Amino acid sequence: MSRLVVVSNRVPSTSPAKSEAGGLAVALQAALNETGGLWFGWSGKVVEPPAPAPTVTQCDRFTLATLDLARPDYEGYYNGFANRTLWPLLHSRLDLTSFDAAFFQSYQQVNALFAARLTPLLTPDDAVWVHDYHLIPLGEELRRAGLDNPLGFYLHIPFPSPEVMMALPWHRELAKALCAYDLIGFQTRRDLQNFRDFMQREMHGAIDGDGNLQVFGRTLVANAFPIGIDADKFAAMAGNAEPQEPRPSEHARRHRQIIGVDRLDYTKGLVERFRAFEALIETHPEYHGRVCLTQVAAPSREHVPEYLGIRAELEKIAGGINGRFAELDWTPIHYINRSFGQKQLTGLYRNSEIGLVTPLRDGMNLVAKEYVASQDPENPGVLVLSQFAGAAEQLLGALIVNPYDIQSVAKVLHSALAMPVAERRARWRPMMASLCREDIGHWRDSFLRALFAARQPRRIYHLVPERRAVGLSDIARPDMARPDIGQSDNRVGVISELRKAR
Ligand code: ADQ
Repeated sequence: MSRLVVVSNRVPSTSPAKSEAGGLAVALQAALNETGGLWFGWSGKVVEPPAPAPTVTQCDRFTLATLDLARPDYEGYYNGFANRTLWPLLHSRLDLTSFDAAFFQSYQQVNALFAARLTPLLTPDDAVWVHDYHLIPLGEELRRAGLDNPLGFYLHIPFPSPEVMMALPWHRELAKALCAYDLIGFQTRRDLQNFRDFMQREMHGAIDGDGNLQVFGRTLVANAFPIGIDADKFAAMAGNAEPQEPRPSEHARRHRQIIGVDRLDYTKGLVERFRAFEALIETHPEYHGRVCLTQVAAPSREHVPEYLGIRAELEKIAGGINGRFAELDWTPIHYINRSFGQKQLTGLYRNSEIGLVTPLRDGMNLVAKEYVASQDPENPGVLVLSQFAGAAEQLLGALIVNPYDIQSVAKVLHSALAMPVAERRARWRPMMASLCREDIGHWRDSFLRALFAARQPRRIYHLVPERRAVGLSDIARPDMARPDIGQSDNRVGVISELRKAR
């Protein structure tokens, strides 16, 4: 097992102008740079006709290989099945889910295309890690092409209840496709449980004595690996950001700030969030002229019709609330449709007394973690967090809310604004400690360790003894496959396994 191959729909940007990569890209690039490796995905370009071979670029110590998509593939696979079928379905929004057989066909074709382009770049020792809902059938296509390598899949978004999955006419095809992987990772225990229930109840799977899933004649390991952030980096950026970027406006300096930061997506609960803020200022006139909600919502998936609808609705609601309550020197909602760099975001988080993160459903929600990591340890703000964000399983010091219950979110906002500093510190410290402990590197290494362990029967036994001497026995321990039962931080070990076993 020598080289790590990461496959995702989109790949990190190689342009210096877009160097503010997210935590995920940074963490995976770090692993790839340490061990050498390959990152494969869509270039983001729609080209007629697409080149027959991937474009290969050398970045530091890893190779980036990208393919372009033809217009019909982009429409059917990306805008269609990925973003109009799987995204709403897996977020339990059946009301917004398109059930279009042409979308599914395109999704399968593009996954087969990914496999055809990737296969010639693989070597027998590669460990392949596929990311997210765009690429569920990729593993099966790679197996069909004869790949016998360790193959892992990580789902960044929720796995819904079996009843919701069963609404998809192609649920069986997806279930079978998932079984091509040796390891499937989910964000939370709830997602893992939903997946197990679906496989057991609807696909006649069984859990064996080792806790593995036996289904469709295959054994696979499934587990929860909650994604983390580079908490130290956020804390350092927020602590050192002098002068703060962006400089708080005169308006922001004079008012107590509540911050929301999201992609503009109907899963993020922005309508309900605006309504809750409206209920707060409606029921508490003492906040008039004193408290502002700054909502940053970066435009996203603008070619998907459902996203145009939510954008128009939010503009109307924000305009309505501002029109009703604003004074010459106070605008209650600052609604900003653009994205900011990480440094600017940490400044916004740090200057806000409340981080308001209220998705209706979310795999994890990294903004919640970034808000916590950016706080001043002596005077931290309060995180108000939806019970439906994956992060709610970990961030136990947050004030947990039901985002649909608008009046009670308003009440919680009021308590948060009144919370004494001692309680804020007591809530923040354990959350920050857990963010540092279970950071993005921990997530990556836990997954890779479990992937190696999942392949133990076929891989470890034909390792030569010298390789055992450099510590492969560490990753062969069955308990290492389970992050929830005392996984020690063995990061150096995992990276060195990838490197030394070359
Ligand atoms: P997203 O749905 O994109 O991710 P989230 O995890 O909150 O949701 O955000 C991802 C990143 O985008 C964060 O680092 C955040 O700072 C950044 N971001 C969001 N809005 C921004 C803005 N306006 N300007 C600049 N940056 C912005 C999916 C799943 C999540 C899961 C992640 C990672 O939907 O549930 O947590 O993948 O696995």
